[in-house]
Parts: sequence; structure tokens; C-alpha cells
Amino acid sequence: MERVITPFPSPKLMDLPMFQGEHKESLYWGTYRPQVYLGIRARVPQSLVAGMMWIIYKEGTYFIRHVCQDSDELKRYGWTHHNGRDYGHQDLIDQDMTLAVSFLKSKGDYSGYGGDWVVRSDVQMENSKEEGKAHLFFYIADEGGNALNLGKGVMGDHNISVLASGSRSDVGSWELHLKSKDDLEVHYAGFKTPDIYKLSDLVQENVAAHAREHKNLQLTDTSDASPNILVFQMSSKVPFIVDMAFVSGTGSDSSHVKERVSSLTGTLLTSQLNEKQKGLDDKFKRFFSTSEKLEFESMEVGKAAIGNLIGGIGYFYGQSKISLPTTTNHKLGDDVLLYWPAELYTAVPSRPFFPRGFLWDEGFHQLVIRQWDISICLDIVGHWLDLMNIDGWIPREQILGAEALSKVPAEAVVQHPDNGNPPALFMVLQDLVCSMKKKKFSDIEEKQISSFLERAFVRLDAWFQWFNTTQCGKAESSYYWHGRDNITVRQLNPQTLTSGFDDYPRASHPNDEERHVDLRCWMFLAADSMHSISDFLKMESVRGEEYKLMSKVFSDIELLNQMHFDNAYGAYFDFGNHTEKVRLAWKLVDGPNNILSRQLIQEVLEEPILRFVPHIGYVSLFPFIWKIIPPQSWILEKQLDLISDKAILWSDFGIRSLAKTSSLYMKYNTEHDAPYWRGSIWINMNYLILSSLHHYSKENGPYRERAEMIYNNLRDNLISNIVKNYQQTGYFWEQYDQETGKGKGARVFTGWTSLVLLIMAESYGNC
Ligand code: 6A9
Repeated sequence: MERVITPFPSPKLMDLPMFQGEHKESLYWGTYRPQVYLGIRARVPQSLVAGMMWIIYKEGTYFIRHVCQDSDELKRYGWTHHNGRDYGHQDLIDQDMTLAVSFLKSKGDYSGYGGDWVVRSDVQMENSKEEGKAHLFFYIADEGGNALNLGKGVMGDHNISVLASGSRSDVGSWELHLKSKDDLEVHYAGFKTPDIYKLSDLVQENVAAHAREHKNLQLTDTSDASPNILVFQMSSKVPFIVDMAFVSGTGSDSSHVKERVSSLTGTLLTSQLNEKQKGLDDKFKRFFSTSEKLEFESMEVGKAAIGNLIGGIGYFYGQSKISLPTTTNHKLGDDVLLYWPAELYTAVPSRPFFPRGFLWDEGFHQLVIRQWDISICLDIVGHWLDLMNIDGWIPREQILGAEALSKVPAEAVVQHPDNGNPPALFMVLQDLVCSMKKKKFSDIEEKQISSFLERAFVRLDAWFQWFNTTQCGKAESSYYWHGRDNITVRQLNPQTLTSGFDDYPRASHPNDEERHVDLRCWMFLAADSMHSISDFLKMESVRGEEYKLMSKVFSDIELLNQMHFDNAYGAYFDFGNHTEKVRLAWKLVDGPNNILSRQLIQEVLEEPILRFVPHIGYVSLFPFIWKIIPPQSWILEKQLDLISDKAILWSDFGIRSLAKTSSLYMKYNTEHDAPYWRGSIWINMNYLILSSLHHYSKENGPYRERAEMIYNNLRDNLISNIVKNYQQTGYFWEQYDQETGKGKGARVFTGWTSLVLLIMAESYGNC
């Protein structure tokens, strides 16, 4: 077998006892399909999956809603509340229809493995159309292809509520029940197909075919034998409420089913939901003692931030596509390998745009999640570390399974084993060690975290070594993100996707002389974390000592300054083969079949030389961000100058990714690639900058007060702008415009933008 697809040969974290038994069962079912507006599944490769659709009437046409799509233009949706375990609430506002959806899980004496769950949908409409009718669809599908049985409740008889039933090896016999006080018309269709992700189209076609003949919206049964998907349509005058209850383990003691269903639905459900909601609010108050300064509205936005991040957690299963390393000889078309089939439980950056795992994003997500539920945090980090191959590499973007694949353009699917991505998970691990030292965890939690770290150690060590050997630079203790394109003439400045900062300007002419200051600082974080972990675990190993030394080297200010500090600017820079005199110009270029075409081509007006790359922005703040600069140093003052200067990095809405003074500020990288990390405000980096300002505002020194003042202003700016955008648009955004404060890029970006909650709570994990 090729090395790149060989798993790291040490016991898996997910096999630890702490992740078995009750823990595993308690997280079995969940809203683990963030890619659809409502999707439920179990954390198992071939699960039973459930989900919801509805029909909306817009500009003379009917549309089926199912997969989260920005083009659906919902006014608002997302989990305003979710505890990651047994309760969630989401409001979806589509045209004049409001769908309030609650999810609740409960494990009773007679439940099968993983317990029972219910989805309540409460449908309201402002101005009724088509006689005020609404159409909801609820489906249940077996990924394993097992046939499902139709229940008698499809006839709409309120006394018989079972819609579907079946049996599986994991949960035993199960039944899906529908309960509603309202007068519902129920229709159904069964389908047999392994491509569950194509269900929107199947339902759309089915309904449309019927509508053409009969002029009404109604699902018609297909003649598929032994269907593995059953779709139920419930139509009624609005307003109406539907409870869909899933009970398992029904085979052994069917006499209790009726009772169980009624305790999960109707008024009994209402009171359970109220109780859960109250429990969640209480926990929120206990966990995030946000300062009194905050208004009630901001708190609600903070709650939605964590609700969405946690409600967006997904479970994925599949095989990544990996390209063979460039050193291997291979035939064309032979160059893509499949990683081993793997499970991933992870939060996601954005449900409509990027509903899948991203390595460095996850480090930021876990800063929030670890405060809410440490077991969920460790479970997620464990899944990620188990994705490591024998070389210590973890693929950056996880596109697992047909459903995930269907959302990504072919050219973006393949992961390259030479490509890194910041080891941001160390931020969480270091934070955990630090909190343990301060005795912030219970004894049981501390035991679990310790055994987690003990087992993780070899993997983390290998991860560090992967960076240390594959991403090192020519000069001693220098590093650079390998894999930049040094042939292309199409980009103004060749991208560095690996760094996470995509188009942030680096040396104009990539070569092996490059030194990237952000990566060197990530190495510091990694070495420093490894040192604290080995120290905490009292490992008398040589490795521990080595990490201590390395972290000293990486934080040696003299050495750092020699390699990255530009005295003239008073700033830290990348180093490399560079010229500032590069632009894009239209040129006639020879294309296929000797056809000339006009294209935007990079034009270099001056020979590049080895020098500092003079762009001030997020990358140049890394030594400040990791608190390497001594509090007494004049360099700290310089950093504060750069940060607080309106003509450079400061804006009323947060710190810009790239200085206004940079030659590439807000520049397109190609004709179509708009600036991304070339000016706009990103919340993950603003959080780290705040964290550092907070640190320096507590350290004695000549700049303490100034740091404090900047800290307070920046924090206020960030909170008020994110809250304002949330209130105006109903969404969290991927970035915020540095001139207007307006959210931009992907909306429903509930990944690292949710750090706004920690900003509100002034929680920076500084030890
Ligand atoms: C390409 C698009 C319909 C870009 O948040 C995830 C990442 C960050 O890790 C990275 O730092 N985002 C940032 O620069 C989004 C990346 C999306 C790439 C997907 C295919 C198809 O989507």
C-alpha cells in the first residue's frame, strides 16, 4: 500500500474507553447532517437518516426546500439554541412562512440503543396563499439499503399514528409516529435508491409530475418495491403543528409504545421542550458569565453563535481523494488514491457553503466548544487526530461521502499530501493543559483529558515532525508553506491556500529561500504545547526536553528578529524572492490550436531579489499574537501603533487582514478572484489579536495602559458590528467589510465567527 494512505500505526483515540459505553450512546442520534435544513442521523457509517423538506411559492413557481442553499434566500435560519446532545431549536423563515423546529432526544426504560427522538414543526404564515395551505415533507431513509415498511397512519387516521417501521441491527425494531391535533392530509411515496442525497430531485419530480396532471401539489406513490426511503407529505391549513416521533426497541415490548409516543408528543412534549430550553439558558449563564456591560440583545446573539456552531456539528463517513506525491512515478489518471474509509465528527464553517470539516477552522471551533462540553470537544479532536497517516499528515479539507462530494467542484476535491494547514488544534490542547494546571476541571474530567493526551502524544509528536521536516526552510529554524505555484503567470501573487490565508500576499516569486513568519510562530505554538503536555503528563522523555528547547528557540526574540524583523517598518515580515513591481496586464496569448486570446497575465517590472516582503497584516502580527514580544520592548509599541492606526490596520469594525498601505490591498488576484484576505475583517484573527491585547493589558510595562485601551475599543467595535449585522440580516458572516462593516462572503458562517461569544465573555484562555 502507498504510504500516504497508510493510517498512523498507533492505537486510535476513538478506541479509548472514555469514548465507548454511555458516552457513545448518548451521542448516537443527533442533528448531524448540517448540509440540510433539518437532518438527523446516527454516528454510524450506514445510518438511518431523517430529514425535512417543504414547498414554497415564489414568483409564480413552487420550490422544494431541503439542502441549505444560499440561493433559497431564507430570511433567517439556524439553531438559536442547541446543546449538542438532546435539544435544539431552529427558526426558519422562508417568504411569509415561519417554521419553528425543535429537536428532542430521550432515553426511556424501553428505548432501544441511543434512545428515542422527536421533531416538532410549528408552521405559521403571515399572509396565506393557496387558501393558506402549507406542505411539509418528512422522510426517513436507510443508508444500508434495508427496506422500510409503511405504517397504517398514512391514511391520516388520528388513532393510528405509525407512519413507518423497520428493523436494524443497531437499534432493533423502530417506528416513526406522527401526532398532530390539526387536520392533516397525508400522502407518501417510497423510493429505492442508494443515492439518498438526490432526494430533493426525486421529490421535486414526483410532485411536479402530479401537478402537471392534477393541478395540485401532492406526492404520489411510486411503484418502487422494497423502498429504503419513505417520504411523507403533510398538508394542512396554517397554522399547524406536527410531531414526528421516532421510537426504537419496539420489538421487545410493544405494549409501551403508545405511552412512549404520547410522552414524546403533544402537551407532554411542550413541557419537556420548555424544560430543556430553561436548562440550556441556565447552563449558558453559568458557562459564559459575560460582563454586565453587555446588553440583552447581544447575549441572545451570543447564544445563537454557540447554538449554531454546536447545532452545525456533523458526522461524515467516506474516503478522501488524495493525489500521489509529486515524487512518485505514475501514469496519468492513475494519480488519485483513496484514503481509508473514515468517520469524522466535526463542526463545520458554514452549513450552506462549506458543510464539512476543515482542519484549522476546527482549532477555532473547539475554543468555543470546549467551554460548553468537554466530552464533545475531545470526541471531535480525537476523530481529527485519527485521520493522521503514517507520515504524520492530516488532510486539510474533509470531503467524505457522496453527499459531501456533490457540493464540491471536481478540481477542489483532491488533497495533496505535501500540503499543510495550521496546526490550530494545539490552541485547544494547550488551553486544556493550562486549565488542568489551574484545577478547573473535575477529577473525572481531568482523568479523561489526561488519558486522551497520553494516547494522543505520539500522534501529536508525529504531526509536529511532519511540519518540522516537510515545511522547513533553508535557513536554520525557518519554515515556509510548501507547495506554492512558482510557474503560474495568471496570479498577481501566487496563493498560499495551505496557510489558511489563501491570497494574503507573500513573496512574489516562490522558491526555497522563503521564510514565513506565521508558520514559524505556529511551530512555536506546537512546540510549546508539546512541552506543556509532556510536562503535565510527567513524561520523563527526551522528547519533552527537546520540545522545551525548540520552544525556546522559536520564542527567542533575537533570533526571530534576525529572521523576520524589518527595522525600517518596525514590523515582522516574510522573507523571500520578491519584488513589489508586479501587476496584471491584458496580453495576447497563444492558446490551444494556436488561437490567440486576450488574457490577464502577470507582468514583472523589476527583477525580484531576496528581501523582506513588506506587507503588514495578519501574518505580520503573529509574533504579537503568540505573545512572543516582551512587554517592555519598543517593538510592542510599534505593533500597537500598526494595529491602532486607521491609515494602516485599524477600522471601526475590527482589524483589517491587510494594511491599507499594502501594495496589494484589496487587489484582485486574477480577473475573477476577488480579494479575500486582502483587507476584510476576519473574526478568528481578530479574536487572537484581542487575546494578545488582553494579555499585554495585564502585563506590567510601559504599554500596559495603551494595550488596555486598544483592547476595549476593538472589543466594542467587534461586538457591536457583529450584533448589528446579525440583527439586520439574521446571519453571521464569513468576513466583515472594513469600510462599511457589512457582512460579506459566505453567510450563515457559523464557524469561527461564533468566537464572538468568547469575545463577549472575555474568555481568552490566557494562563
Ligand atoms: C472550495 C467551493 C460551493 C477559506 O472556512 C473554510 C476555509 C478556511 O479554512 C480558509 O482559511 N475557507 C479560508 O481562506 C473556505 C474554503 C472553501 C473552499 C472550497 C470549493 C465550493 O463550495
